[in-house]
Amino acid sequence: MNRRIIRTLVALCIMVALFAPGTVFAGGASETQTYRITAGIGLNDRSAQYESLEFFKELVESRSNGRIQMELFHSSQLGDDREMMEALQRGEQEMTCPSTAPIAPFVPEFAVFDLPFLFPSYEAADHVLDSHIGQSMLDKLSDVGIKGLVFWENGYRHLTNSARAVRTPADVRGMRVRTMENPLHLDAWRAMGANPTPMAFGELFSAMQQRVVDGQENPWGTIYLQNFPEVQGYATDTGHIYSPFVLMIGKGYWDRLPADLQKIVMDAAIESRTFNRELNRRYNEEYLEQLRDVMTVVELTPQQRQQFQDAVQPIYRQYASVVGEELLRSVTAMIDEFMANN
Ligand code: TK8
Repeated sequence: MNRRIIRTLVALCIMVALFAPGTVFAGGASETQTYRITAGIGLNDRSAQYESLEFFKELVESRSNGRIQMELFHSSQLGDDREMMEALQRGEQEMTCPSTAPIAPFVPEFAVFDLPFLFPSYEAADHVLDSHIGQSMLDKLSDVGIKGLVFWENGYRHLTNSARAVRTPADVRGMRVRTMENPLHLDAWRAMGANPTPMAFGELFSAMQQRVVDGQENPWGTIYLQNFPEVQGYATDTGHIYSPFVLMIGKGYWDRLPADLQKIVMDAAIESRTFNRELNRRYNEEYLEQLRDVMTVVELTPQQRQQFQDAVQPIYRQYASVVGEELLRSVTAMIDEFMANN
């Protein structure tokens, strides 16, 4: 190959390295090349999710000796969950960590994790999410330009509202409940008798403040740390859905990372998963106690909770074909086996 062509190819490689999104070219051989990761989330910087991102950042920056540099953004500064996932696909942002619900429009099978009352315990959720089933779901994200690293935890979701104490589905009738942008969530609240509205998380507080919606549903830590008691007087421990988060990175960016940095990122993701779950569970427990001082918190009796479970049971039949009969059967079988043996 003649010298002119080689020069052209080398120049092209340097141009790509210099201007590829997320990469800072520090000159010299590739081992001195630094990689900039911009990570955005929707929750604020008091959340367990943001503290877990800081933990992850410290691990990858220290273990890569600064070859990876992370910049963190919170409170939907970079957009809502859907917009940030699209930015990963376009290579305009490197990492985000949405709930599984807004992922379902990208990969329909993810709706399986939002089936109401699917996970009877934290341990059952961890068992399924960290199994080959969870890994197969993370791998499906590669088909839409995203590398799913690990599952973190959003947590069990509970209803809050500004209108009245809710003890049975009858109390929810006609209530304008904000849901995540996912048809399963909408159908689940319709089955409970509510009048649901899909909305990005970043718009929720002002919508509650202006009484555009009556209520919403999120884990206790989010309810407290996002100051929802300022605009919501009532809470009910429905625990109707266990929400996982997915820590994810743009597939194109991931593929450009050298193998040693990929390992540092993946190892840090796995360590941060343990950190995140422990912190999130502690926060949800602690902040429920704080919420009792500032809201009317209804604790459902087993009979009252059963009424909510009965109301949403049709969702399983309705969504079996959406998530896939085989996947639904595998998930429920794994949960049943785990609960029988633990
Ligand atoms: C934050 C959201 C939030 C979720 C929601 O970006 O939208 O209600 O529970 O945690 O992902």
